Amino acid sequence: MIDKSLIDYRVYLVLDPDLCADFGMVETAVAAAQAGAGLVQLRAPGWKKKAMYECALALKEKLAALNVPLIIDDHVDVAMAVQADGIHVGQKDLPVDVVRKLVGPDMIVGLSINSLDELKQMDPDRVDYIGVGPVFRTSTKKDAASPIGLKGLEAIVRASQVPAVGIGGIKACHMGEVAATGAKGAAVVSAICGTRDPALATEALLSAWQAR
Ligand code: TZP
Repeated sequence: MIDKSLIDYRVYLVLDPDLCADFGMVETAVAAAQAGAGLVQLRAPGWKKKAMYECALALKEKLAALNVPLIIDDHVDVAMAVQADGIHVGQKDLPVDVVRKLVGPDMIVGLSINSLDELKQMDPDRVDYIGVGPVFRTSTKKDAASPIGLKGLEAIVRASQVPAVGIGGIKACHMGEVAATGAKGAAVVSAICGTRDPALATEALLSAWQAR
């Protein structure tokens, strides 16, 4: 079982099947985890359940050996079936009180937050962390809301009772500014997935965070 107080949110890899098509989902996750990513999320909105399950199973095996938690996006049943470490839901997915009832107290539960209003409506007793954004413009998530900027991120981070990570358009050059908002880390897709060397990209993000 994961000790939630020890989660390293600094570089949180969110996998994307299109961007990982050449290097591979599992290969990208392993390279990033070995290079210091503290969390990996399987996010594949276009995938059918079976593909999600099979990839989750493969990821769980590899990441458990590296002691890096696996988070499943949206699919509570897949998260439970592979004994993933966590589940991440958005505002249009199952409500977090329902999710928490289904997964129990030990699983990590993350929620996407785009505004202070959404944060106010959240019960912090049911959620372990929030993903806040999009901070910057991103082309990775086609239906992403308007960017909230670093100021928007900071306002939500300050008001949050649970750890927050920024997400959306974050590259190594932004890590210092994201850290300065009080966020515990940055969740990234294209800063790692689809790059020539996912391990090197992860290291660059981590050292930029540490150099803040
Ligand atoms: N949620 C908000 S923005 C986003 C998600 C999943 C995509 C972030 O991708 P990138 O490539 O890091 O901008």
